[in-house]
Amino acid sequence: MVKVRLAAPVLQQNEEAARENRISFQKHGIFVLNLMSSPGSGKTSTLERTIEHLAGSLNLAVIEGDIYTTRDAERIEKRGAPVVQINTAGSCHLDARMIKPALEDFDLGKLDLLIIENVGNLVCPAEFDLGEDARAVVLSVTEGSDKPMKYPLIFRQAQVVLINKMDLLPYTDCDLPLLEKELKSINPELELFQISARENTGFSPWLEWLKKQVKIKKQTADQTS
Ligand SMILES: Nc1nc2c(ncn2[C@@H]2O[C@H](COP(=O)(O)OP(=O)(O)O)[C@@H](O)[C@H]2O)c(=O)[nH]1
Ligand SMILES: [Mg+2]
Repeated sequence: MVKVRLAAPVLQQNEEAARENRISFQKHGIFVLNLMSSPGSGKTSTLERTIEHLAGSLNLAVIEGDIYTTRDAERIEKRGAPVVQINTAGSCHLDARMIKPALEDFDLGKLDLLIIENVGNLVCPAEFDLGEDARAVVLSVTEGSDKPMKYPLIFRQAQVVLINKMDLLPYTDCDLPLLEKELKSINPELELFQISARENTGFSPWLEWLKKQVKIKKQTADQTS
């Protein structure tokens, strides 16, 4: 008889590693964001702008998840943020066990905010807790307004959706009111921010949201220390 191994142990091991990561983030009062999207939506571009805007106000570090290459990490390094690249060598998502050794490369005591760019994929990354505090999805208007309903899990579990490439909206058939309505129907708590990473527009509400989360995290870490 063919033996079937259930995926549960994998997810269970991941949960244990995620718990350890979370303890480490809590100890240092670091707010951690898992940034996800399909390939090419603009995760790295959004990060580049975010680093630019937060320079001098928050200490931000980045973990770059990619199947192959160090290209995104090189882009982030140019902006002056500490960055570690994780190559998953074929795997379609990051998991918590990959994050743990990467943390050794940072001076955690000096960080306020860690953003983890996940592998470009709207399905698998949603399944794996990395120990983060929140999840944000970048969704560009060029992808079509039907994507939330087709890939609801990632949007259900997120706190934020950054609707990117707003500069291209006039050239697409994206129905923005419908897109926002369907996102809210999947997850009424979602914060929606319209941005253009190319044009550097719409970033203020997103930056304010990030700063608020960092402040809350610091306060809870102070209380528990
Ligand atoms: N027109 C336009 N292009 C963008 C915008 N954001 C990113 N891009 C382009 O989209 C492509 C993919 O961006 P990237 O940040 O690498 O996406 P990632 O794969 O999600 O990290 C690149 O060619 C970017 O220059 C935007 O707001 N507007
Ligand atoms: Mg990228």
